[in-house]
Amino acid sequence: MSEPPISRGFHGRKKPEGPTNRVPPGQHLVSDFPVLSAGPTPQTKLEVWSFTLEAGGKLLKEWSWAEFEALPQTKIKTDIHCVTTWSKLGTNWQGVTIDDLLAACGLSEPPAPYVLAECDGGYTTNLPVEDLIEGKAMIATRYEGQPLEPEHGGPARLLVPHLYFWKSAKWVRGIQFREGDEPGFWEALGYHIYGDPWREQRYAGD
Ligand SMILES: Nc1nc2c(c(=O)[nH]1)N[C@H]1C(S)=C(S)[C@@H](COP(=O)(O)O)O[C@H]1N2
Ligand SMILES: [Mo]
Repeated sequence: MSEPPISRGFHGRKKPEGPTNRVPPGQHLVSDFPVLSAGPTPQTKLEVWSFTLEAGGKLLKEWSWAEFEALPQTKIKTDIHCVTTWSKLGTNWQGVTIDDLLAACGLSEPPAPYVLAECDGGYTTNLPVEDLIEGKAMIATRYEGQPLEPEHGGPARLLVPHLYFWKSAKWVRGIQFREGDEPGFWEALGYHIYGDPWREQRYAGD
């Protein structure tokens, strides 16, 4: 028996499958889940909580918490990236996709090209509607199988994981469909209007 010409350890090793190709430029991994809030955590009771969709200033639909919980549920496993440079891989979320919200309004396509998400406490963020549909975003109510903690946006937050995490508005109460892309809270303070972590769109002009 002769030795194989190339040792198994060299020849047979798989390509490294580290997380490096999942971490956008300028980001580092964390194992904890940092809390970043521009103000105090709102304490909205589920009995008074509602979620609304509006288009052109008109109400499309309003759901109570019980009605919202009865909508089709979707699970997403995804990486998240905060503009303050932390990223977290393989986080598990559950909630209602924007597609399912539109379907529940009897809409086969979104009523306008942009949205402004509105939250308890006054926080807002703007997004192109394209970034919310076809399974790209949800109103998340569960994190790692548990009800979403208030500090992380519970009872419900927007989750748009392919953009910097400031777009994932916590304590979200409604989405306004709009003809124009108007800056939200951080966008008006100098953050990028779109916020793609793979293109490092941190600040206006990046
Ligand atoms: N309503 C609201 N949503 C918000 C924020 C906020 O201050 N208020 N901060 C944003 C920012 S900058 C980030 S990084 C994430 C932080 O979410 P986390 O606290 O669950 O990590 O929430 C985003 N959504
Ligand atoms: Mo952030």
